[in-house]
Amino acid sequence: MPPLKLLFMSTPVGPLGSGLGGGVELTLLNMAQGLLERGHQIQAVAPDGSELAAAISIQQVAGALQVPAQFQERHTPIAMPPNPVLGKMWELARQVQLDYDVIVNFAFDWLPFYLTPFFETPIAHWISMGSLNDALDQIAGQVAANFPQAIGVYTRTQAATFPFAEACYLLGSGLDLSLYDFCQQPGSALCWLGRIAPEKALEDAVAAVDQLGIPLKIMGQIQDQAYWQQIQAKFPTAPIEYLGFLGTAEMQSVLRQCRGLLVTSRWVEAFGNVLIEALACGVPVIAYARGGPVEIVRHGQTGWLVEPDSVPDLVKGIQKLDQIDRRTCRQQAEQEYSLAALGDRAEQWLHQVKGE
Ligand code: HBI
Repeated sequence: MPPLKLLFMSTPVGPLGSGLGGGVELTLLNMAQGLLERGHQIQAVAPDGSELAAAISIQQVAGALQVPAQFQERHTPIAMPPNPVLGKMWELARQVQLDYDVIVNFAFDWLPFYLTPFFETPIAHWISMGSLNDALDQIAGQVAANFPQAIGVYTRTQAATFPFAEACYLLGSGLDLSLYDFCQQPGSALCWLGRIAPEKALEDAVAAVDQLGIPLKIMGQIQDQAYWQQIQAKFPTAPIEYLGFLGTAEMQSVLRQCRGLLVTSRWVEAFGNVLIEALACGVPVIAYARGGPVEIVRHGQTGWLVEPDSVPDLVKGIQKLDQIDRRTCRQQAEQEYSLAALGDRAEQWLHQVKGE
């Protein structure tokens, strides 16, 4: 099949590379790399200040960042700030659309779904979160009904949170595994990775290590300062160390030496890119049995799925870490989450959206 000319429309919640876009930044990068390796051409559009560790050019767009969807309640009406970067990005998309075979939308926002029927170029929407808001569900459901296959998701568990679950195209995820080095002999520390915000429930991981006296290395963007201060005030003597938001190379050099990754999400994680990053380094995962992690962790083989929101169960999982063979973790990443596998799935999806 002929190579595709693709326009990648990034998330409007922050510049690419800032960590504010969370897992969607890594997914956009990995999908781009998987497709570039197949000879497809990609142009990205993203908020000012974006950078990407891939050979694709980014059209930077100025404007006010969008309010993160996870701050919305189910019934919250859709809000747009004055001079919205999201609106500016899609004005640009409209002007250049005929230069592309498919536009790929990475924003979990109302506007790109609403605009879909107004565009001549087909739009493929990658949804990187679970259902959060009624207006978003409704407008995405309209796209799902009128443009079959146009909505891509990570996992069946994620799709099931939406009324249009059956219409979702399952894409899984994938990593450039050459960036992650297997480590057989870890140090004594555990690891927690992700946006520091209430829905990720870092406080449960801190409570567990506070009880066990095991060091915890924390990496990720502090999205909610007050929340971070609360945790430190509540656990003043917990053996935790915050290392900041690090790039992949530096992050994995810390992660790989950890005995295990703790995943404590309060909300339904659509997937959990941090879990496959850990597996790629041979690091077992202890995760609340909720959302995407349920489809990723092979219970008892590459980690432990524990009772959601139960710190005592998290502690029990940590105490069983030594039963996991780290080599099995790396093997699962190689079998299920390679960049080649993601590239194949993404290519098939986009050819379908194009209507070939
Ligand atoms: N919120 N409004 C909005 N738009 C997004 O694209 C978005 C978000 N919140 C979080 C987020 N994207 C990503 O961190 C997740 O999709 C992974």
